[in-house]
Amino acid sequence: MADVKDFISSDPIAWCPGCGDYGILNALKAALVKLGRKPKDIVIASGIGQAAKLPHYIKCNCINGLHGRSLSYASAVKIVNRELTVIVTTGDGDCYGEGGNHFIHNIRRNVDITVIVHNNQIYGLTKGQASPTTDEGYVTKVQPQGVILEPIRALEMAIALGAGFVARGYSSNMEHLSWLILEGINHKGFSLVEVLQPCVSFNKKNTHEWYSKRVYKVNDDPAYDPGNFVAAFQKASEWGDRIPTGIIYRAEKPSYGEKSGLDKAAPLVDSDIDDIDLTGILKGFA
Ligand SMILES: Cc1ncc(C[n+]2csc(CCOP(=O)(O)OP(=O)(O)O)c2C)c(N)n1
Ligand SMILES: [Mg+2]
Repeated sequence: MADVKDFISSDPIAWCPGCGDYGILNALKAALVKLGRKPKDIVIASGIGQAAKLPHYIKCNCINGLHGRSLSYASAVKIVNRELTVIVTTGDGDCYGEGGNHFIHNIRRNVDITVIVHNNQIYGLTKGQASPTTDEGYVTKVQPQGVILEPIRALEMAIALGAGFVARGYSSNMEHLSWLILEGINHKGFSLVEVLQPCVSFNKKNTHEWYSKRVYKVNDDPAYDPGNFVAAFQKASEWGDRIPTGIIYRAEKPSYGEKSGLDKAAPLVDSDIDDIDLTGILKGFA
């Protein structure tokens, strides 16, 4: 039996009091306890940002690398050692901005990883510049006239690109978020769990109160079918007075490990270098 104490890290937490990141950290820990695996079987990869500090605050394997690049090394870890549970924690800037290219191609590649995007709609670590998800009109020190661009439509993008698991949670709905993360981990293939989270220091518009008034759970409606591509795409496009959370889209499809044949071969990590046949692996990187 796993216990939440197994995942306690001794690193002091450097987030602001009231930050939504705490809710995400606790939801992830609760999901890992339910998953029942040991810290040595879990890898959390991240880039740069407040969100990207999360792996320091959980005791398990951690890779904290370059800004925007975490999906590439997370996928590599899973390809080499499929026995590991591989999770990415990334920010809206890290994933959709600096890491936008990796976001697109890793969805297409469909390696079995779970990507948790802490979406505070701002560049938090660098003190409040607009990110790809900042609402139009929001005033920052760098955008004193207000943001003139429309926010990126990341959930719609993920569905359109063929992601097999697309979900959205809210950092204050911890139990619901924990369920989404666990479902994402158990989904075979690329899973996106975007999490709405307030940034108490640099996003003065989209506060706890702002999100709490708007979020609702799509899966409470028995008529909502996450397997319906068109309905899911429509649901993912909702943003305003009502913001959907829950499993927005889910579809089974072969993962990279299945398509490349790797899942049937000995794990690369256990193989002698001379016995490794790279043909199947390289086909997936065309
Ligand atoms: C290549 C590169 N570009 C820019 C930066 C500066 N930088 C570091 S963190 C960051 C923003 C992170 O924002 P986000 O991913 O939304 O995470 P948050 O801090 O909001 O959790 C930026 C622009 C960097 N470190 N490397
Ligand atoms: Mg951010």
